Amino acid sequence: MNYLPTICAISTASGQGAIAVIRVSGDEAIAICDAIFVAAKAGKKLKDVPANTIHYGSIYDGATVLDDVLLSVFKAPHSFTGEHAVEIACHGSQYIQQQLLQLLVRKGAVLAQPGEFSKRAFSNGKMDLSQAEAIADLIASSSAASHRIAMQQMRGGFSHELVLLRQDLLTFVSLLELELDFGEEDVEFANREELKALIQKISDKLSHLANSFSLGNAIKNGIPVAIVGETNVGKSTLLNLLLNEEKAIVSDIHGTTRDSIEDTVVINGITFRFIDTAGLRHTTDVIENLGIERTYQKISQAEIVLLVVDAVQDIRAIEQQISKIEPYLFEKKMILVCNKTDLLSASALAALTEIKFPAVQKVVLLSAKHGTNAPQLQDMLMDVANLAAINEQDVIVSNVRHYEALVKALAAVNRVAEGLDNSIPADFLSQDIRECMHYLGEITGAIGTEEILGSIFSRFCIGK
Ligand SMILES: Nc1nc2c(ncn2[C@@H]2O[C@H](COP(=O)(O)OP(=O)(O)OP(=O)(O)O)[C@@H](O)[C@H]2O)c(=O)[nH]1
Ligand SMILES: [Mg+2]
Repeated sequence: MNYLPTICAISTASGQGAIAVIRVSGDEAIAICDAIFVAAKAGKKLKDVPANTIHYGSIYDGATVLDDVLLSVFKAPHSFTGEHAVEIACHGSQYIQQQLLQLLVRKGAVLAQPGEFSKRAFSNGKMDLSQAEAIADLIASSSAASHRIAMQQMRGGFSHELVLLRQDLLTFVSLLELELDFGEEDVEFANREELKALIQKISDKLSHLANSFSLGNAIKNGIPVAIVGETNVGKSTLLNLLLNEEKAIVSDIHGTTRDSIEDTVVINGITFRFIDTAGLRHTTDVIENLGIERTYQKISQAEIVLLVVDAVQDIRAIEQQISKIEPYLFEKKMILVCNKTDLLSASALAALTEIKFPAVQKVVLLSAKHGTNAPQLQDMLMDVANLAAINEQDVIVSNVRHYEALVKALAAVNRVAEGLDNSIPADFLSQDIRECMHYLGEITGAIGTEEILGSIFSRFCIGK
């Protein structure tokens, strides 16, 4: 086994706080801390204390007291990393944190790389790769929904299931390969009907997981909502209203917004990514036309489209705008936002609610300028996003690496299914099964090159 140095890092956010936590992990973690820590109880040494205990005392740099601290002591293998580990809770001054870190380094620890604690936890079998990745997602989660997905994945989510499916495949592949040893004798150890049933089960499971990705990805990065419409209808005013911030320039000059502007906001625990776009109109301005091209791109990338129209116009004109946008929707959900309703009479308002178009899911009568009916629009967004349909137990894939591996595993498993239908020889079947197992193993880390691991863990925070 390779010798790994003892690592240390500040695990709490950088800057000043009430308390900071410095983590030390590795064979020498306890000895290094013993060299700088004097317990309040005379004569107590960390090497003699039981695992999972907390100790009060002072950190000394030579004869100088650096801080009074609480030390949590963990002993291998019962720690996050699976190694000996100490967590030092010190006062949160940046000076103390830096001095303490330098002191640990002088006593023999090295500074941890980003994600190194988690990488060690993975290497020591404390968790599989998808669980380790979920920790990074959990730390980055900024909404209730993305938190839930990360939490579920960290607790094992679908990786336990994948491990079981992989084991079933392994049983079959061994039997198939045994058949090859009896080449000439035409024996069948692997029951083809049972294998077919298993392949069907795996194919269903994998396609279900792969299909959940677009939703998972949207939850993690924000559900993309494009705000589109003609110039001067109030799109940028609406963006600012939704973000509760003066993000985009608003003016009564047509063609004010020339490039798309986007930002995310959490509404009832769901992150939405709102994208304000250049208003659609005929123009000879080259830059504005580039902006308009971009508007169509944004529509194609969106899950939901908010078509903003100026309510102070003939209904016929509004209907024309809906028809113009319709060919670009491709089954995307669209909410019609009739804006500037503050300028309308009650009877004109009533007429707007009559608008019925198959492409239009919902109609909201809004005043972006005054914020009237903004809560209704938010409710509609929640409704249209339809996240309520997700069951607490549903496993949702939100990691693009997992998604790619699932798609490849699915392709391999479907080739096995085809092969079974065409009674192809055992060696071809076993090749495709092994490929499927390979991709399933990539997700959990059962198969992984140093390169993949390096790129995953380098995206972590230092200290995790
Ligand atoms: N009365 C009224 N005026 C509004 C409302 N919303 C926006 N406006 C005004 O309409 C004008 C255009 O608003 P913008 O938000 O810049 O419109 P836009 O759709 O982004 O326009 P472009 O960027 O040119 O495509 C501004 O003068 C706004 O103050 C509203 O609800 N009521
Ligand atoms: Mg604008």
